[in-house]
Amino acid sequence: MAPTSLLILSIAIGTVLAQTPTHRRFEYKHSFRAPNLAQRDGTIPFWMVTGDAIASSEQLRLAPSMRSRKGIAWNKRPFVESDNFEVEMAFKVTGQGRVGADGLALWYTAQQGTLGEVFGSNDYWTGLGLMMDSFDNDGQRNNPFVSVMINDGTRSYDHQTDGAQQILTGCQRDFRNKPFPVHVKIEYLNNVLTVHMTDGLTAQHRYELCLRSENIFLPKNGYFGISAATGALADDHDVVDFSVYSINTVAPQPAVPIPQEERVKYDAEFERQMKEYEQERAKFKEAHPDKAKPDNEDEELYANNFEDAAARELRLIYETQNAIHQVMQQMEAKLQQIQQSQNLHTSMLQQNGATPPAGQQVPPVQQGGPPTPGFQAHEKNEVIQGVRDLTASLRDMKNYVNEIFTRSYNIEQKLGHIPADGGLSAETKQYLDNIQNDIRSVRTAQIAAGNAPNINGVDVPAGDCASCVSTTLFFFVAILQAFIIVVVIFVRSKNDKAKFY
Ligand SMILES: [Ca+2]
Ligand SMILES: [Ca+2]
Repeated sequence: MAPTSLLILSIAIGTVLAQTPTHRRFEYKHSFRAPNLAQRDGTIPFWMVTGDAIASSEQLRLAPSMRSRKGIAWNKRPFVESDNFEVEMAFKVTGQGRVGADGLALWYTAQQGTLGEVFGSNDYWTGLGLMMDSFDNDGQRNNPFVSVMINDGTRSYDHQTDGAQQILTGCQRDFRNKPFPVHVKIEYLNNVLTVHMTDGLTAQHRYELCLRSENIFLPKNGYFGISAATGALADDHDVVDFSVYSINTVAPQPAVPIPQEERVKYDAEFERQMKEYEQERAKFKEAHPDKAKPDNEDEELYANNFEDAAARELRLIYETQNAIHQVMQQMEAKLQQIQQSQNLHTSMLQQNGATPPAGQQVPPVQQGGPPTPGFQAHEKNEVIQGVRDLTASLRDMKNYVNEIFTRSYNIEQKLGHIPADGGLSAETKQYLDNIQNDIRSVRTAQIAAGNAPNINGVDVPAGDCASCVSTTLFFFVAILQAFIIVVVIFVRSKNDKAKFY
C-alpha cells in the first residue's frame, strides 16, 4: 500500500473515532469538592468518613501527619449511572521530611471499603486500586510511585515489595509538597483505563499521561472510595476535589416520533379548539364589552399575577423587611413614651409629692410643655376654672357698681338743683351724705380692682380684698338708695302740688 493511501486511511479512522459520540455528565451524588466540601457537622453528603479522616469545608484530611494513622472515605451509593466513568481528584501530600509515608489510594470496588492495612483500607478488595505510594519499602528508589492494581478479592497486598507482584502498570511521579494540588484523572472507557496527572507546579492543569492499560474489567455498580495511612514517617494526606463523571457512548434515545397521520389529526384538533376558543372570546367581548380586556392586556395580567421564583423570593424578602422596619418604628415610639413616663415618675418621686401649699400663687402654665411636677393636671384645671369664675363674678359686680354709680351721679345732680332750704330735713341730708361717702368708697375700690395685677391673662383680685363691698352691704345700699329715691320723688311731687295748688 502506498504511503498516501495509508495516510488517507489513518485520517479516515481518526475521523470515525472522533465522531464516536460520548456524553459526559457530572454526578454530584458521587462527588465532593471545596469549598463547602463538608457540612457543618463534618459529614459529606452521600459519603461515609471514618478512621482518622476529618472532613472540613476546605478539604478531606484522610490521614494527618502523625504516626500510624489511617482514614477512609467511601461513597454510600453505588455507581449505577453508566459502565464508564471519569474521576478527577485533586490531592495534596505534604510533610516536613524529605521522605514521607505511607501514601494515598483511590478505589473503585464492588463493596464499600473498611479500615485496613492497604493505605488505610482493607486488603483482598475486589476492583480497582490506584496507589500513590510515597515510601520506598523495597528499596528500588522508585518512589513516590503511582500504580494501578486490579484485585478479584483473592490476592493480598505485599507492602515489603510495594505490591510489585500486583502492579499492572504505573509511573514514577513526585506528588509530595507541591505548591498546587496535584490533579489525577482516571478514565475508564470501553475497558480501557487511562491515568493522567498534573505536576502541581502551576495553577493550570497540565495533564501528562501516567499509564494506560487495556482489557480492564471492573465490577458493575461499584463504589468509589479513597484512603490514606501513615507509618513511622507521616505526611498530611488531603483531598480537595473528587469529581465523578459518567460517560455514555450511546446517545440518549430521541423521543419516539408520532406517526404522520396522527400528527395531522392532533394538529387539526388543536386548530379546531383554538378557533372555538377565539369564537367564544369574541362572543364574550360583544356581550360584555366592559368586562372584556384588550388583547395586549393578557400578557400584562400574566406578568402581574405570575412572577418567577427569584422575583417572588425578592418580593417576599422586601415585604418581610418592610414589616420588620414598621415593627421597629412602633417599638421605638413605644420606648420613647415609656422613657417620658419614666422621667416624669422619677422627678415626681424625687420631689416626693411636695405640692405647693394652699393660698400660694398659681405658677404660670407653660403651654405644650411637660406637666408641672407635683401639680396634677386636673388640679391645675380646677384652679383655672375657679379664677375664671371669680373673674366673671367680678365683671358682674363691676357692672352693678357702674350702674349704681351712674344712678347715684344722676341723683346727685338732681339734688344739686334743689335749693338749700328746699324743705329737706337735717336727717335726710345726713342720710344723703352717708350714701355719697359709701358710693365714693365703692368707686375707689372699683378703680383699685381695675388696676389689680394681671397674671397670664387672668384677672386676679387685689391683694387686700377688705375694701371690697360684701354682698350684704351691696344689697343694703341698693335698697336704701331705692327708698331714698322714692322719698325724694314723693317730697318733690308734694312741693310741686303745694306750689301749683
Ligand atoms: Ca510503599
Ligand atoms: Ca519502591
